[in-house]
Amino acid sequence: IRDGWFSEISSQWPGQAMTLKVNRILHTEKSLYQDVLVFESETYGNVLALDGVIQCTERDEFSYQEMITHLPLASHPSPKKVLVIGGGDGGVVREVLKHESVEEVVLCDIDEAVIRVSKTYLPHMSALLSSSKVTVFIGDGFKFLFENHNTYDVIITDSSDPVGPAESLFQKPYFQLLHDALAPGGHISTQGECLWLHLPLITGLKEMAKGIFPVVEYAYTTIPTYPSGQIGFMVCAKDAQRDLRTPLRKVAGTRYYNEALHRTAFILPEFGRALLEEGKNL
Ligand code: AAT
Repeated sequence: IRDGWFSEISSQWPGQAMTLKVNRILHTEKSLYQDVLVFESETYGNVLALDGVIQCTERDEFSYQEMITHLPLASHPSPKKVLVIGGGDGGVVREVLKHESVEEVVLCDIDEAVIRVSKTYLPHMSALLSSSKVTVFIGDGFKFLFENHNTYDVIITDSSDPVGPAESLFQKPYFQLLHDALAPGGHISTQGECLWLHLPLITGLKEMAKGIFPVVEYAYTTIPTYPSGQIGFMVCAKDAQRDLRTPLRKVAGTRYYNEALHRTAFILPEFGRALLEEGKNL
């Protein structure tokens, strides 16, 4: 923060930085895993940043949280047990609970500090963490999956970027664990970075996931406060017949997601499509 403005400077998006005007700093802390910062911004509500990277703002979080959740859930015939890895702010859990078939949600975030500060400063995201359907577990998502086999209908990895504690969540052993932790017919979605910035990473992720899941798709959403205003998701199914691009039900109470957007979220701009689907670099 300099002269009252927060800039998101990182080698993961060289030469650019989202900048937000700060009204006041609400919380700073060095947790066991990362630098935790919460500030009140002038125009985006309260903002959570970890190691200087924006994780969510109250104004636009719903775009990301709704899409990473409803793409795998609305295309699943009957999701009952759902696991969220990361997502300590609780926004994804809030979205999962919009599906009436869901009986049980487990959240596993590595950092208790994220959950604690979200309960204080991001109540609209964290409120449902105290629902009777929700169990919160503090620990590494990679280790958590080791102990779970054939259990979950949907697993959502709402993780930070691959620099820091989430590094292992972008690698093949993790995707194998996700596959094995899914019940038959299960779906996953994972935070899949930005087409404008990380095309080589996304290409590698997709190729890797194809070695494990029979159905692998990449979708994206728009969001002003993530780098370049766009972020994607790897969405995969354990069953080769499953169509992830088609919603099977309406989801009530959303502000970004709708059925038409579900279908179009998988349609990529030509430079992304050509590389991800045909291996052609335009
Ligand atoms: N919904 C907010 C968006 C996030 S939050 C990412 C969360 O992942 C953080 O709470 C962090 O503590 C958690 N996390 C990181 N590594 C692990 C791990 N190994 N196991 C479990 N949880 C983990 C993502 C923002 C994306 C930013 C895009 N630039």
